[in-house]
Amino acid sequence: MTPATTRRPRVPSRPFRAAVGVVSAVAGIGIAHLVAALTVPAASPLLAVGSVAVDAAPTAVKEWAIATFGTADKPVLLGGIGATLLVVTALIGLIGFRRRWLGLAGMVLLGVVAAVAAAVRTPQFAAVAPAAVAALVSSITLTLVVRATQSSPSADGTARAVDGAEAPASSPLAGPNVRAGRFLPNRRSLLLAGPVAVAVAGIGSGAAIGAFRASDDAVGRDRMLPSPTSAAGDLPAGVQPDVRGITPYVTDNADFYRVDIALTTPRIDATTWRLPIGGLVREPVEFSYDDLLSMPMVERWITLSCVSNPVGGPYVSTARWLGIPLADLLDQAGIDDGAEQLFARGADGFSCSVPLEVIRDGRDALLAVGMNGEQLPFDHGFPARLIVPGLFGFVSAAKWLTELTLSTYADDIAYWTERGWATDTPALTQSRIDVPGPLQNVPAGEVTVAGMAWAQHRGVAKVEVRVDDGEWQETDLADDAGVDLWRSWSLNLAGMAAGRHDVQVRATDGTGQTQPEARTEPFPDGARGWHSVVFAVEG
Ligand SMILES: Nc1nc2c(c(=O)[nH]1)N[C@H]1C(S)=C(S)[C@@H](COP(=O)(O)O)O[C@H]1N2
Ligand SMILES: [Mo]
Repeated sequence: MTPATTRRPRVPSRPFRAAVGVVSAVAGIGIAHLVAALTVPAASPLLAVGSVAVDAAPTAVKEWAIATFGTADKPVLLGGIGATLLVVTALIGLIGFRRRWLGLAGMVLLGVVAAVAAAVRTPQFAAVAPAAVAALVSSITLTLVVRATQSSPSADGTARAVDGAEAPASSPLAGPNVRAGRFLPNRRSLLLAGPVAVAVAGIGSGAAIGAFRASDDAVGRDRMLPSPTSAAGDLPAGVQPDVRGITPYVTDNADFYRVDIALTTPRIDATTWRLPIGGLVREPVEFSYDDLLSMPMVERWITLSCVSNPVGGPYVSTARWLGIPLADLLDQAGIDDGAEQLFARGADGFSCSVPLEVIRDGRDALLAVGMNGEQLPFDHGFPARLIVPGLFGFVSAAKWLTELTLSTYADDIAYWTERGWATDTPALTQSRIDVPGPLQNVPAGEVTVAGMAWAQHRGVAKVEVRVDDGEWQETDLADDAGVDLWRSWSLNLAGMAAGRHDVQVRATDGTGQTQPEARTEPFPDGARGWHSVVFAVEG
């Protein structure tokens, strides 16, 4: 118990060392977020690593994530990366107190991982800056905190006298200092406050700058959309039966399903954005947002569905799209004879192959800029996306377009093709029971069954249901709004006995093909099979 023992630096407790590793890393990541907001927003370390994880994840894992977490799959992924980071940086902290160079090497290694991820997603020199800053700031923070800890005589948890001359903490003679030490946060934990403040400041100002840079006026979301030269027209009055609980025929923009690989929604600045059209063309062309808005446009009601939609699932919606017919747009560049596909790239790294026949066969394949009378929402592809009736979204509906290339299938391979999914594949005929809901109790008497069916570009000719494996009964189809749109159906079932029932649905498309009974998974070209719902009639 000589004062000398208090002067020798002691290695602090494990939780403290681990916390130092974590907060040092978080300080670096916070400042990196700020640097990213000022340079390449997608290069913020967590986002860059997350995006690469999304791209690299095996298809089975992705399917599982979508099936398990739905649209929360991305927050869950970020949470997982955060948890991993917590463990790794805690280890760095534990080690860093004994072997400082090892701790620093750990921080630099994390920086390298983030830099590589950012460079893979955004092949620009500036994209590695946030990761480099993160490595630097975390290393400096780690060094400073370790030094401060070791030069501070204040021990963790035990309030040892500052100058080492007073009574040691363990002494029964310990004075008021000791009691205070029990209730005040100990001096070492105060050392953590600095890095935490740095992190909060970095993340907060980064977010504020990001929001400012993406504000509507700044990115061209204040433009007026042109009037279409060919209007969509009103939907027939009877597109929807009067049944409570059925899906609205037109989907509000806020409710429109969303499926994409983007970890954070790209917020493209349309005032500086350009859309180049090149490849196998007579003459490459490039358009600004305002160029596009000055071109003749058509407006069309079109139903979009996702290949990942499971039987009975929600990934299908309908909107009124305003856009330039793709055939007209591509004519401005002139398509070479050798071209097979329109290869579209999006700002998130997505790409897809649209067959040229489909663009030229007279259907309303659009370069869309408007959705239900508004500019495309950020989530749905602002400033411009493709909409091609009759094809699943993953092979046609590229959002946040950055480039259109006319090419051959051999030369450009689509994002999902590389991952084993189909390349050219029509939207499947699908039908869904919305009413009654699964396991719903319905009052005795007449039971109404209702839902939607879709078979884009072929149309829905017939929808049948059967109850408890009985005879198929044809449902009442609501008015038809066109082959590119879904159709509401309903049927009143009289004389249903009390108790549980199972109802199944199947649709027949305009070519006379009926949905097959056998179920398939969405991979690789869409889910087949009949949707069914179990409900109970009250006694
Ligand atoms: N840039 C980009 N475009 C994309 C995707 C994507 O991941 N990135 N996903 C596609 C898929 S799988 C579908 S189903 C539709 C969904 O469009 P929505 O999100 O507007 O409903 O967008 C398509 N376009
Ligand atoms: Mo999709």
